[in-house]
Amino acid sequence: MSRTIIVSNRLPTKVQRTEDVLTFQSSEGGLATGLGSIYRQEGNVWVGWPGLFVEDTAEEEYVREQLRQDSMVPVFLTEAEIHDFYEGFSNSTLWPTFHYFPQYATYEPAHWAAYVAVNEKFCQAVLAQAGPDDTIWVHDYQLLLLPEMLRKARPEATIGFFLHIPFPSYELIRVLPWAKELMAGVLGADLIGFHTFGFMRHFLSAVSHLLGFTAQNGRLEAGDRSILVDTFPMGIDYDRYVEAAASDTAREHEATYRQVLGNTRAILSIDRLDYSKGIAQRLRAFELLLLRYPEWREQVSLIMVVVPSRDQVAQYAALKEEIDELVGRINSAYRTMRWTPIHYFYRSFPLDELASLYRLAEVALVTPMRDGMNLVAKEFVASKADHRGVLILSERAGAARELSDALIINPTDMHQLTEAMHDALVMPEPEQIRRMTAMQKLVGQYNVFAWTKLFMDRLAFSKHRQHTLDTE
Ligand code: GDG
Repeated sequence: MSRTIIVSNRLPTKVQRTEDVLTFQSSEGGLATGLGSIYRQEGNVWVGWPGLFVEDTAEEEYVREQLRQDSMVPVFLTEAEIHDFYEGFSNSTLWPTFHYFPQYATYEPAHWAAYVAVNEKFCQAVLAQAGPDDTIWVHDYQLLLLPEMLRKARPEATIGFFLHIPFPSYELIRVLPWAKELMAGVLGADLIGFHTFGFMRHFLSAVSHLLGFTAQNGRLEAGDRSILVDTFPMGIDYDRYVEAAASDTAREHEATYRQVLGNTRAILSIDRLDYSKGIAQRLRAFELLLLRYPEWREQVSLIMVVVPSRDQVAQYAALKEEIDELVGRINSAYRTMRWTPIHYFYRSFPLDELASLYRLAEVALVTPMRDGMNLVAKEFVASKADHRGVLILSERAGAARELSDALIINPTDMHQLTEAMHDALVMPEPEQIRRMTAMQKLVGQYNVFAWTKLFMDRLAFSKHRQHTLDTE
């Protein structure tokens, strides 16, 4: 029987140690939900890091056994590996480069060495599971070398790769001292997927410049192998957000927040702490809104959720300080006894509470400088049961390719962003409903299950084609 193996840096379950007790917490992330139907099937598994540094082999065995019962296989990483491979090469070299922040990128040979070694470690963990004809789906930028490593060991395997973040112009890729190796690593796959056509085009251009392989009709001829390259815009579990937003808990939370806000209208902003998300720029635009349109003072509040992330990386700590400072400045300049301009939360919320914020907000500000897709935009749309509400969306989020009924803005253009907030607040209801309904139709149809099926079907097709070519 042929099996499917999902591989990503993090497992969909996080193992945590609290006062010597280990807890296993399932992720509510979109990827975990979308792939749940696959990896939980008989014989299939998900391979990844469980988020824990194990203390000894007994603990390792215990964690392995617990995860095995839920179809997961852990790859244990050391603190040094997390430092060099994850915080280092993945998040201080690849992440800034791929999000057009090359000024933040570091180029440490030791980080690269750890990246190669950890990809090799993942390779061994997958090989321990995979038979010669199995299907392996590798996810994201932490594992760019894995497809080629797997290909060498399992020439017949069916290997898919999906990149969740943007793929930048060749001009950024060429700066990386290890650009060729990274491209060759990805080309071990039979199918390579991106969120948007633009990312795919940049990838093909980089492959052509660096390795000399050119593509025709989405097919890349690389030596004796034919590789399919295509776009698969990722969706969300639409019904889950519809249900969460309609739940009693979400309604109760919304009622409490409304009491606090009084008649004030809410603009919502939700992101992980990240310089790619444009959080500081968004705050400045909100400040300008209050300055330029004094009529919105005491009428509108910004609810801003920033989820702590990667605070071991220097730029993230600096960004946190900048946000704290901006929020403090704006609130102290404009607040009144009965009105707080910005309600700022530096923590994460349970899904029900998140859903209540989506319900509450009349406007969602999704204005990243660069973003692979941005699922928050789609979750906001799914949560609007009464079809009212306006999405302000950056043209540089993958989601903008699909959600053309949002107010699409350039996040660097502070004036445009400010005007978009004003336009959203005065948008007539019929227009809100028309735009929202169109987006809901799209997000509901191309949900995460459709995304998974499309990728898996295409992967099976790519292998079938390869076999046909081989036997011709
Ligand atoms: C990468 C790419 C691409 C946020 N705060 C809370 C919370 N969240 C959830 C959201 C959403 C997810 O986190 C964030 O997803 P994004 O898509 O916005 O961003 P990344 O984490 O950067 O993900 C991105 C994605 O991969 C998928 O391919 O779209 O471009 O960067 O689902 O709801 N969830 C809960 N509480 C919070 O406070 N429960």
